[in-house]
Amino acid sequence: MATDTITNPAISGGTPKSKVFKNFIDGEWVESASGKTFEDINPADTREVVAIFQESNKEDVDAAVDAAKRAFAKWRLVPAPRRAEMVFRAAEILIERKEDHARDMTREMGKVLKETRGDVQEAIDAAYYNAGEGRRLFGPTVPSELPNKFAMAVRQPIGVCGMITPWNFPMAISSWKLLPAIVCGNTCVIKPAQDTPLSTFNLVQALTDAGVPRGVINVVAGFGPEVGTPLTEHRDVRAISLTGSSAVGRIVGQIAAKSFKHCSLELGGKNPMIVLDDANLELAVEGGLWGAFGTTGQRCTATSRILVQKGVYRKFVDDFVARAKKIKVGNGLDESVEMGPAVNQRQLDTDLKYIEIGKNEGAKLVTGGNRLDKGDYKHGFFVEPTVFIDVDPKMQIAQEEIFGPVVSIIPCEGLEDAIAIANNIEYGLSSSLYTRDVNKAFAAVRDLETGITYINAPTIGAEVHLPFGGTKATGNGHREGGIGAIDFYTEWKAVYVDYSDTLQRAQIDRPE
Ligand code: UN1
Repeated sequence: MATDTITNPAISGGTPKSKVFKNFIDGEWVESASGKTFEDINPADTREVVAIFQESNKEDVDAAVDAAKRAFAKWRLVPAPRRAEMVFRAAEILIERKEDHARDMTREMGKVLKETRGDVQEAIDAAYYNAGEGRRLFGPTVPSELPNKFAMAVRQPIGVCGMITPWNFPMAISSWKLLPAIVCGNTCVIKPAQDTPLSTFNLVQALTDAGVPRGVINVVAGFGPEVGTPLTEHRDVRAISLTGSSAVGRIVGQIAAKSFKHCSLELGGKNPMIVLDDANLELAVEGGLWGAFGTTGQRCTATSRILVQKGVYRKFVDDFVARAKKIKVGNGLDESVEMGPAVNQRQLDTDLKYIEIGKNEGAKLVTGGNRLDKGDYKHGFFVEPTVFIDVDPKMQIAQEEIFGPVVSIIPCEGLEDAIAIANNIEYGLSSSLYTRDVNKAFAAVRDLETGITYINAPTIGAEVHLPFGGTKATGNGHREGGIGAIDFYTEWKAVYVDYSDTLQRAQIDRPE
């Protein structure tokens, strides 16, 4: 797939070599019109350039959209079950390549191998789910008000879809967008996150090897202003799907509105986990650690606030902190490592900035709080798992998305108080409750203002066939995953067939 390799001079001895990836447009590998490239760096060891990608611009976006538009004319007419079979084959190819793709992903974004294997698995799951949808794509057939008249609604593809993806789930989230889009008969131009293009290219390579024709999926690497903006502005792009920050979502939503694009925004979170007095405490501690420090806290669903009822607060804090101290931080390629680095310098700076803010606003820092930069950590963006306790829910560290391994533990009185604190936030992605009381569990499911609620599990761990997304500043009402994605990537057409041979005026001619 890569067209060239160049020696990476940053690594002593000049090895290994870094692959140079061109853009993938109309089934061809093409250089950017800009003539510029950028490096995909390993955040655990910044001396390693994992690969080199095109620093694309509007001209490249235009070429990709043109290709997608031409491909759409044919692809929309390929029967959906045939389109879906290609996606099914891609799942099988990904299974064979899972380990290689997981290793590529760990090198380009740092999360540990267990998790990058999970990320590839999530793309495989999405492929199987969407392959099945190719034989459904259900629409309603309903009775007409009039005699000898047939009424139904069918799903139709929208056209060219633009996709802007994040670096934290670089293959899974690309698959959430690409797979339903193409099964529904759309064609795509995707801009992968600049920190993780390789994982998106790996996914697209599997789809291409599975038979997806030229022009159906086009990949343009680069940065937001040069690629994301022209993609969102392009008049021939009829739908745009972004996973990113709420700040970027606001910009993309406004641009998309100008040309009446369908627009799906999957944005930030500040996800609460509630632990009540009657909870299985050991389970809650284990779940909280996974939710807060899994993926180095870099999930939009990360457990960033833990609200603990007073009766078990002390014990929870003691056990949680003791375990957080033992988390092994390091290079994710080492199977014994539990938490990898921050993805880049900017994210590391954000983590450290919020740690300072937390200290200044009077939260009690009980473990972590420092960058790790000695010995093996010297060349990476490592930060310690960090726990603040006795946090006031109004503090900035308890209100703003950090996207790092920094968790705020907040004492609360009971379920009602916890739900009030949980909901008093800008975001509404994920929430969780630990309790053994089924009445409390169902009340929380009803009252927590989030798109996802877990009972007796942390705030992470969504499965691909259920709706994924949230309320308030987390999005604009769309859902990825499952049928929600099919809804997003299709346009309804209502079809009426009058076989009465007479003019029947709806709402006027009312048969007895
Ligand atoms: C994200 O939080 O950014 O639910 C995506 C999960 C994963 C996807 C997370 N399946 O934790």
